[in-house]
Amino acid sequence: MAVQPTPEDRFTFGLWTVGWTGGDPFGVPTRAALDPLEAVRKLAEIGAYGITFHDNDLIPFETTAAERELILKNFKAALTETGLKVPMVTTNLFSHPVFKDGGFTSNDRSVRRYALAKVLTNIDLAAELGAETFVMWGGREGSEYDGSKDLSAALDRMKEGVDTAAGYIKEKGYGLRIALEPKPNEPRGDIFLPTVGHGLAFIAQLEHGDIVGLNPETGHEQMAGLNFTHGIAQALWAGKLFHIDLNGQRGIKYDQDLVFGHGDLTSAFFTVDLLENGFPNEGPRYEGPRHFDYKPSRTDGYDGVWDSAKANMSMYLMLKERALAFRADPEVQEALRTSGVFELGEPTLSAGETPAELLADRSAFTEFDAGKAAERSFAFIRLNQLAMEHLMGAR
Ligand code: GLT
Ligand code: MN
Ligand code: MN
Repeated sequence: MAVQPTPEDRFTFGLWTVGWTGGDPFGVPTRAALDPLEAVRKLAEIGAYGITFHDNDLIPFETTAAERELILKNFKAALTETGLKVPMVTTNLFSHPVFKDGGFTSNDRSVRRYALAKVLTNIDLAAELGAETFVMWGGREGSEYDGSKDLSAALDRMKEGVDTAAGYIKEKGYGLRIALEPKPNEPRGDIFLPTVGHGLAFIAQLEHGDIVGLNPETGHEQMAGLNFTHGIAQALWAGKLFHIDLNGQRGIKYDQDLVFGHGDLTSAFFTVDLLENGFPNEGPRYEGPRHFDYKPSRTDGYDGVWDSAKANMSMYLMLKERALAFRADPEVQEALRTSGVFELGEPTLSAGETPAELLADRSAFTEFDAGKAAERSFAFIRLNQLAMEHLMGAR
């Protein structure tokens, strides 16, 4: 049951995903390079809405100005021809050996200046292509040895880099917002801003934090043993879910970048439930693209690459269909009520009630029958079983 996506679904893919040729730390590439123009045409053909890229996915390192112009001309022509959009652009501050100790946080100041200038140049390109989001994944911003970094200075430099980029966006009047992408480790032993929580706390310290949010990735939170749906929920709640990287991961291990839903399927169901249905009570909604950041396994040829791109979208649409059916089921609504899920949406204090009034309410405290209240069964297992029955198509 493959579901056919359309651009209205707003599915987007990184050029580095379908373009990954399978090189890993133990082996050389298993596939030939993919022409970016072919990627644009193929993604449009299979129903995607957009393509995203790092500067160097499209424009190789050390390209001359004339070559750059030609590459961009051809790329833009392919976009016009297919109608494919570029909603997000990002910068490669990790592949070249110059970034081996980071970009914004390298101990070498000349490298930091180079990295920042590379980012500003790429912001101009992102704006030119009409992108809304500028992702910053600081894969090399970190360390293997705690003694090799002044951690406070590293955070200062990270702040300086992000604030400079955000200030530049404002000064130029670009319609862009920055989305930081957390990851706990890999390629560095430990990466700075390792989780959604660290990212949110960092953004609160910024001067231009109003246009800085997050781009959480399913597998990255799961690599840290964290709950991805909880992570994006808190980012949403804070008004900071600017973008999302969907993929699959099975447990705490290296970054698997599997197809969305091919890792923890139950978690993927609740991720889609949140994205498509929103919180059960009032709450902010995610309106951005559904971006897949995965790697087509190196065991597969180009047939597998395109099958896997389709699989991401199909998994999402099937989960969406299941999540909509879940919420629409009267039995589920009744189970949600029984479990107190809607009750949690009610403020704990009455409107205008003061702490003194709460203390004066004998029924709330001195006469409250805690033993009786403790007898309540929340029936969460039944609710979850209903979710699983919907997920498995048994309802
Ligand atoms: C890299 C990383 C991803 C990031 C990309 C953006 S590149 O492949 O593994 O998670 O989203 O820089
Ligand atoms: Mn990843
Ligand atoms: Mn990612």
